[in-house]
Parts: sequence; C-alpha cells; structure tokens
Amino acid sequence: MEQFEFTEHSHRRYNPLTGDWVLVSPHRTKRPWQGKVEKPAIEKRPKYDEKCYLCPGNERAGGHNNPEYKDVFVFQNDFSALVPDIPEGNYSNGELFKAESERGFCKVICFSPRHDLTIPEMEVTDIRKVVDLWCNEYQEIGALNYIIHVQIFENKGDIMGCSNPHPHGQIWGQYSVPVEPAKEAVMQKAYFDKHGKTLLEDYVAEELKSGERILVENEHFVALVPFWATWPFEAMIVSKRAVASISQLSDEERTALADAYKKLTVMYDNLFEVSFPYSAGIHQAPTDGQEHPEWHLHMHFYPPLLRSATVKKFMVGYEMMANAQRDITAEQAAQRLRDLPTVHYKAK
Ligand code: H2U
Ligand code: ZN
Repeated sequence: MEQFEFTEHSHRRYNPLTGDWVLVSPHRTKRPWQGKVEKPAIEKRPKYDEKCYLCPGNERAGGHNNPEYKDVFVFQNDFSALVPDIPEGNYSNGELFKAESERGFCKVICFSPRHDLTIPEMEVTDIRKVVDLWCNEYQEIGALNYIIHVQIFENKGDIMGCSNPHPHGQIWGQYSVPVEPAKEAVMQKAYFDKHGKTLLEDYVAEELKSGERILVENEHFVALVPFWATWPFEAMIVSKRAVASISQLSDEERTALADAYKKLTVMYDNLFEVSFPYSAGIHQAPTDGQEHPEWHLHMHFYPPLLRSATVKKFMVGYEMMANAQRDITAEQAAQRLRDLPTVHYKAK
C-alpha cells in the first residue's frame, strides 16, 4: 500500500479555532470544468464618480450628504440591519420556539476618498488611517452598554455581493456575540485554560517554524494560509504578540497590520491580475468590560475565486448539506501566492 500524502489523498483537517473539520480532496484539481464562468469585473474606474453614494460631497441613498472628506470617513448605515432603539422582547413557546430582541448599531467606513483605489493600491500610511479608525470605532461602539460584540468587516467585489466598488468596509455592533466569533471564543478559552497561552500564539510559532503556509511576515504580524483553510485562497492575518483586540496594539503594531493587509491583498490581486474579491473580517475580544487573555486578534480573508478570475468556488451541494470541502491543499495555495511578484500588477 502506498504512503498517505496530503497532495494525493483525500483527508479531513481540523480547525482548532472553531472545532469544525474541512474535507480536502487534492486529486480533484484534475477534473474538467464546464460549469458557470463568471465575467471579470470591469477594472477601469474614475477617481471620482458623481453617481457613487460613497464619493466625497455626494448624496447618499438615505438623503444625507457626504462631506468633502480627505482620508477616511465613517457614517451610520442608512439601512442598518441593527438599530439601538427597539423595545426589549423575549419570546418562547416551549423548547422549540425561541426568539429575542437584538439591539445594535451599523456603520459604513470609506477607506479613501478615491473611487478608483482599493486596499492593495493604497499607501501603507493611508491604510494605517483605516486601522486607526477601526481602533477608535471598536472602542467607541464597544463602550456602549448594549454592545458586546463589534464586527469589523469588508466585502470586496460584486461577486461577493458588494454593492459599490468605492473602497469601503462596515462595522456592526450588537448585544450578542454572533455565531462565528462565539465558536472561536469557546475554543480559545479551553486552550488558554489548559496551556496558559493563546491558541494562536502557539499556532503562529509552529507556522513560522515550518514556513510552509506563511505568505507575509513583518515585525509584528504574519499572514498565512491556515492549515484548515476552507476557501481556495483563504488567509489569516495574525498578530505575533498575543493581544485580545486592536485597541491593545502599539503605534508600531498598527502600522505593521496596515503593511500586512496591503502585502496580502497585493498577492491576491496579482494571482489572477484582477481586483481580487473577498470577504474579510476581524475577530477579537467581546466588549463586555472583562479582560479576555484567551482572545488573540486576527483577521480572516475568505476569497471565492478558484482557478482563474472567472471560476468561482461554490459552497453548495455537499458543502451545504454536509461539510466544507476544498481541492488544492493549503500548502499548494500558499506556494502559489508566495511565488507571485510583490509589486501590484497595475504598477508594473
Ligand atoms: P456592502 O459593503 O455590502 O457593499 O454594503 C454597503 C453598505 O452601505 C450597505 O450596508 C449602505 C448599505 O446599507 N449604504 C448606506 O448606508 N447609504 C447609502 O447611500 C447606500 C448604501
Ligand atoms: Zn466613489
């Protein structure tokens, strides 16, 4: 019997952050593709678009006017999914019917006044302003007594359902810790109680030793393809120091986060020479007023593209009904990203 190889044989990998498993089927990369082919998004955009609701000076759909902002700009989402002023309500009817009211807050942040830029095309000094804004918002929104979880995220590309190409992200604050960070909270707490160290501190140390899945390393942050990656080119940015939230980052660390964010997204854009779509988001400690030494700040990137600018990975069928599944291994994905030029393809 031949020997088991990650690159040849199907296997399951464990995600210690969530407790989930992912099925890896590396031999499947050989199968033909006759399914849907996505059209690449049109690339050329003006610096200012009079029809864009996020450009400086323009009117938004909600009727408010954006100021002539010069770097970052944050506003309350005109169509917030969560609002602060709702009556408290709990519903239960036996064991099977339960509901509860949820208070919260939604904001939109423009990363730049330039309609034509994206994070990988911005200067690190300008991305640093985005990081500073995240820190301020995390602290400010988190200080509200009805906000326990602050979710910072970015949806990029129309393939991801992003409504506008103007570089922007969102922040939602709410009373409950939502499902994904709640899973990570349980796993990180159990690990910390057992080892007296954060799960990601130990994980990053191991990854740095092997180097196999590392994409970017600077003094304070690492970008890597996690061993348990589900999306084809999934990545994670993790702080080297065990900090529970962005508000604990030093001045230097904030700049290092901006640097890692840029370098990773440049790799992404260079992969298929297209503005690479993804959903990204920061996971960090809840804002419940407690210390959370078990929490380790990190940012997830879930990009949907698989083999080209037009072939998307669908999480359907088996994935929806049973288990997340991927074809190329995390190591192969990391190697492909690492082999790319470090200069953005548009700047060549
Ligand atoms: P995406 O990041 O998924 O594109 O969402 C953009 C958000 O911007 C979306 O939540 C908000 C939408 O409600 N928005 C405004 O707040 N004002 C507008 O004028 C249009 C869009
Ligand atoms: Zn715009």
